Amino acid sequence: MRPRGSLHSNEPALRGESSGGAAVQQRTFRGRSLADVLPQIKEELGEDAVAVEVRHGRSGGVGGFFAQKCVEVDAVPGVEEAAQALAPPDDADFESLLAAAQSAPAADPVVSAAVPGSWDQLIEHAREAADERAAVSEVPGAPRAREGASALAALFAPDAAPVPPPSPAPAAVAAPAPMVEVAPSWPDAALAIQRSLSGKGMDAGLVAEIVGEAVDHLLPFSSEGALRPLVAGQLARCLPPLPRRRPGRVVIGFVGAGGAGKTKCVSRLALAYARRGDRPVACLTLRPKDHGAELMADVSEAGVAVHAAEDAAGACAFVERLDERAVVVVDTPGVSPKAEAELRALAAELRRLQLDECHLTLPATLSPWAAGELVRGTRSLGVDALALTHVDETEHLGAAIGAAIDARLPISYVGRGGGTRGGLRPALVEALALELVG
Ligand SMILES: Nc1nc2c(ncn2[C@@H]2O[C@H](COP(=O)(O)OP(=O)(O)OP(=O)(O)O)[C@@H](O)[C@H]2O)c(=O)[nH]1
Ligand SMILES: [Mg+2]
Repeated sequence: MRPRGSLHSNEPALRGESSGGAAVQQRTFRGRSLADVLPQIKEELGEDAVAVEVRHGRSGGVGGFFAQKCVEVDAVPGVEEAAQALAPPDDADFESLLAAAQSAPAADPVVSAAVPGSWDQLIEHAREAADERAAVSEVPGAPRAREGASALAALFAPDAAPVPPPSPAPAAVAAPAPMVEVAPSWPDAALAIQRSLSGKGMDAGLVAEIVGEAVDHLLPFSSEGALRPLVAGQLARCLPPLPRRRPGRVVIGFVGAGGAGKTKCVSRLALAYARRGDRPVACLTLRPKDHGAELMADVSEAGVAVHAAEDAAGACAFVERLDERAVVVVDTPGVSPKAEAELRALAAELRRLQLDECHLTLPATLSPWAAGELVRGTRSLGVDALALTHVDETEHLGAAIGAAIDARLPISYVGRGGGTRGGLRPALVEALALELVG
């Protein structure tokens, strides 16, 4: 390094240079680092002073030991003057500076053993170090140095925006829990089906499960890529199948809340067997308020016998007298899922009666919550299937079908309309599912 005065003095050295006849007062400032030197340059040459050369090296010491790091900055006042004062870097200086830089300890952020091997890069390095020490502000968006002088000029740009102080490191916080439900990357058709099913009263979680299964595990096997039938198929598969019937006499009971359509189910079923079947058909009504008048009015014209029993003993006696091939359809008093005593009493009667099938009449018009409540609340009656009623009165079959899926109960019959003829059909779950999916 060229001797330009003593280290630590920070005494500026004057160097008058001229370019195009105009003398420029270039001065040299020295110190341990840019952070030491730059405030003094600004004080002496003003805020818009321009550095035209920066040199790093080591000074002093004995036999190469105990030498101290130093920095020298040649600066001029004002940008115009600086541009005129620029001189191409001295190759000899560069060689010596580079040698000094590369021999400096790596711990020094300004000049380290890893300093790159070109003048521009060296200056760039100095600029970054200066930034780190918060001695200067860099012009936001200024291009990286292509020429050493322009990069250095940027260090002193008068319009430089102050670098905001680094924000304090955020306190360690627990990583946010992963979202349980991430928006699925489904095709648009799947999202449309999802919305439609949810809109028809099916629980959102169940819908996501069914549509997701169809998208992930059925669509890859579909040659046509039509999603609706796949979702409908998946929905139907979620419903358990009806148990197989035994040969011989069959006793089929309907239970449910008041007005749910129990009596209508009984009469419609009895009429269907009586009119088109070849088995003897009988109706039994347990503790009816009207002595069985309503039921009789519906089925007597088809020759179906109706027996009103006041207790389980009377009901059992009636059934035992019937033909071994008979179809016996049993009507029961309405019961609330909240009425525990009534539920217990009815459950005991039905156990004695030994129903082969116990169908819960579930109005399709119920909300998902009410449907679930009804299904859960009447399970003690020995329910093994759901007969959906009032299906003609709603487009929102999702609640009833969802309740069946949740309870793992098959859907046995579908009731529509208020008339006695027809109106009750064995449930075809695929058709029901297609109707729901739309
Ligand atoms: N629209 C429509 N009306 C129905 C349906 N099922 C029954 N109903 C009507 O609903 C009313 C009650 O039907 P019921 O069969 O008497 O109901 P229930 O469960 O036996 O009633 P309780 O014996 O009083 O507990 C009647 O007016 C029926 O015509 C149906 O699927 N759709
Ligand atoms: Mg009734």
